[in-house]
Amino acid sequence: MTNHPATPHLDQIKTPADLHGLSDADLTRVANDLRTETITAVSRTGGHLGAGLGVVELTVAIHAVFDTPRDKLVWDVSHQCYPHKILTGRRDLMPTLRKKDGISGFTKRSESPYDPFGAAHSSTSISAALGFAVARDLGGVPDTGAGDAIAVIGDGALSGGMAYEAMNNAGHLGKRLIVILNDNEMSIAPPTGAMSAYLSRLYAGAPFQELKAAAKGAVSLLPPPFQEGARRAKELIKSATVGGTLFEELGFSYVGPIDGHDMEQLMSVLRTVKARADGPILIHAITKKGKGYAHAEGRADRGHASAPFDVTTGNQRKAPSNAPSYTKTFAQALIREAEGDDKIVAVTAAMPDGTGLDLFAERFPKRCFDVGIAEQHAVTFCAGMAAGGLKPFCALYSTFLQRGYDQVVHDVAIQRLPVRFAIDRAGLVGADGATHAGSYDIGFLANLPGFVVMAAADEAELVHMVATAAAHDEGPIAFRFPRGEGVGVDMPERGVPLEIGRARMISEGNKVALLSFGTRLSEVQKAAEALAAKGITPTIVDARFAKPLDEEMILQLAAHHEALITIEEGAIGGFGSHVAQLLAENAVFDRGLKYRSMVLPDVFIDQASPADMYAVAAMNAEHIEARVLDVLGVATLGQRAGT
Ligand SMILES: Cc1ncc(C[n+]2csc(CCOP(=O)(O)OP(=O)(O)O)c2C)c(N)n1
Repeated sequence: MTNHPATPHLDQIKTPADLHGLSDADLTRVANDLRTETITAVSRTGGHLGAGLGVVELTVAIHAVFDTPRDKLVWDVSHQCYPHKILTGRRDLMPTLRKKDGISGFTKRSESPYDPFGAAHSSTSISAALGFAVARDLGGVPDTGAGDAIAVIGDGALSGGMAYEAMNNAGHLGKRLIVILNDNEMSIAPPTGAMSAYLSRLYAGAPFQELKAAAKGAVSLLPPPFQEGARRAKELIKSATVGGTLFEELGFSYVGPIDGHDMEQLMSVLRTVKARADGPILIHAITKKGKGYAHAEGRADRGHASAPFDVTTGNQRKAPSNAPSYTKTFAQALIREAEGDDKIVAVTAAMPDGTGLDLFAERFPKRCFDVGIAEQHAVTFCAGMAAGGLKPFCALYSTFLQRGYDQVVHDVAIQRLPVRFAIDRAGLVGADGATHAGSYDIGFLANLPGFVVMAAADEAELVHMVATAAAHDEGPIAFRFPRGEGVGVDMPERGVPLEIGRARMISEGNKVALLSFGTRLSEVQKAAEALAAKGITPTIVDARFAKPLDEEMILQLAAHHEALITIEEGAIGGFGSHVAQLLAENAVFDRGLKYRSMVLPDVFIDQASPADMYAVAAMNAEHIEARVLDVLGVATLGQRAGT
C-alpha cells in the first residue's frame, strides 16, 4: 500500500466552516491537498474518480463561500461527491467507501447533515434545490436551518429531461436559486446531442468569457474586476448576432463561462452571486474530468470509475475474469442477430460501454443510438422505431429503466409495440448500493398485459433470449441478466429462439421442486448438491419466463411435489407472486401444497459485494438449502435430534 502523502493544509480543515476567511491562495493549497487525498482514497477502495477530481476547486470554493449545511448543496448524480465527503467530516471514513457497513459512494441524507439530498440517478438536482428554495421562502425550517439552495449539475446530467422541467419551473417562480453547471464536455462517454454542442458553442474559440455571456445581461452580477472585461466583451459582440442564451430565455441569469479550476475566479463569482442574486442564476464553470491525475485524464472515460489502483502507474487491480461477462455476451449475440437482420437497431441512454453497445456501434454505427441520459426518451424513441417497422433493442440497466416506466406502459405496452428490452444489472449490483439495485423490473413489467418477461439463468441462455427477442414481433419482450461474469457454461454457436412461455426442466427429483427464475439457478444447483448428501433430491426447473408462465409445468410440479419454492433476483411482487396467484386460482393450496417464495427482502439493501448483499437477502445456496430443510420439516427434526 502506498504511504499516505502529506496534506498539511487539508489537515487544518475539520469542518467546512474552517475554510471561511482563508485567502484564495490558501484555499488553492487546501484544494491541492484535497485532490491528493481523493486520489489516495480512491486508489485504495476503487470508485468514481474522474468526476470528483474535476470538482475539487469547485467543492472548496462552494464550501468557503456558502454556509453549509444551512445552505443546501445538492450534487447531481453525486458520484463527484468524494471531495465533499472528505471536507464534511467523513475523511476518516473514506477507507470504508462503497464497502459493507461503510459510507456510500453517493450523497445520502442519513449519512450526514451536509448531504441534504441523496442522489445516484441523474438530473434531479435542480428540482430538489428548487424544492429547498420554495420551502425556505414558505417558512420550512429543516433541522439544519434554511439558507441558499445550490445545485451542481454536469453537462452529461443536463441531457436528462428533468433538468429542463426544473429550469422551466424555476424560471417561472423566480426564486433565488443557484445552479452551477459543471461542464467538462464529458458524460461517462463523450456526451452526445444538440445541447452538448450548444454548450461548446458558448465558449468555443474564445478565452474564458465571464465576459461574453455576462455582457448580455448579468454584468452587474459580476465582481468589479470582471465588469470592465464584460463591458469590452459587450462591445465586441455588439456587432455579432448572438441571441440570449437558452438559460436566459428560461428565466435564469447566466454567468460564465468561468474556469472551474481557477480559485480566484470561482471565489469572486461565487461571492458576488451570494451577495447579489435575487432570482435563479446559472454559473457555467468549465472543468476537466480527471483533472490533476494524468492516469485519469488520459483514459477514454477520464477515470469515470475505477477499481483500486497503483497511484504511480495508474494500473488497476482487477481480478482476472474466467468467463465472459453477461454484458459482452449480450452485445456479441445482438451483433450476430443484426448481421442477419438489417431491421435490428439498438439504443443506449449514455451507457455505451456499460451496456456493451459500444461494440454494436463499432460494427453498425448507423444502427446504434446513444440518446444521452434520457431513458424516457429512449423508450418512446424505440416505440416509434418499432411502429415504423424496425426491431429496436432498448438496452438499459434495470435501475435506470425505472425512469422510463410510464413510457413502457403508455407508449409500448398499450400499443403492443415490439420493443425489445435488454435489461442489464438485474438483481443486486454491489458497491453502488440500493440506488442501483435492479430489484423491481420483474414486478413492474410482468403485470403489464401482453408483455413477455424472461430472465437468463446463464450466459448461454442469454444468447437464446437475444434470439427469442429478435424473433418476437407480436408485442413487447424483455430479458434480464445480471452484472458480472457468466458461470462458464458451453456457449452455443448461435442463439435459437425459445418457445414463449416454456420452462426448462433441469433435473427431476421428488418431494420438493425448486423453480428458479434467473441466475440464482447456480446457487440452487449448489444447494441441491448439499441436499443430496442429506438424501434429498429436489426437482430443479429454470422457469425462463415470468410472463407468460409455463402454467402446465408449474401445475404439474405442484401436483407431484410436497413443496414448491420459487427463487428470483427481484423484489416482492414479481415472479413468485405470479406463481402464487396461479396456484391459488387453481385451488392448489386447498389440496395442501407447501409453497414458499424466495425474493429480495422488503428493505433497501446498502452497498456491499453482490455476494454479501445476497447473503443479507438470504438468497445464497446455504439459504436455499435451509429453506428446503425447513419446508420439509427436516431442519426441525435435525435440531430436535441435536438437543
Ligand atoms: C438516470 C441515470 N442514467 C444513467 C446514469 C449513469 N451515469 C452516472 S454518471 C453519468 C454521467 C454523468 O455525466 P456528467 O453529469 O457530465 O458528470 P461527469 O461524470 O462528467 O462529471 C451517467 C450516464 C445515472 N446515474 N442516472
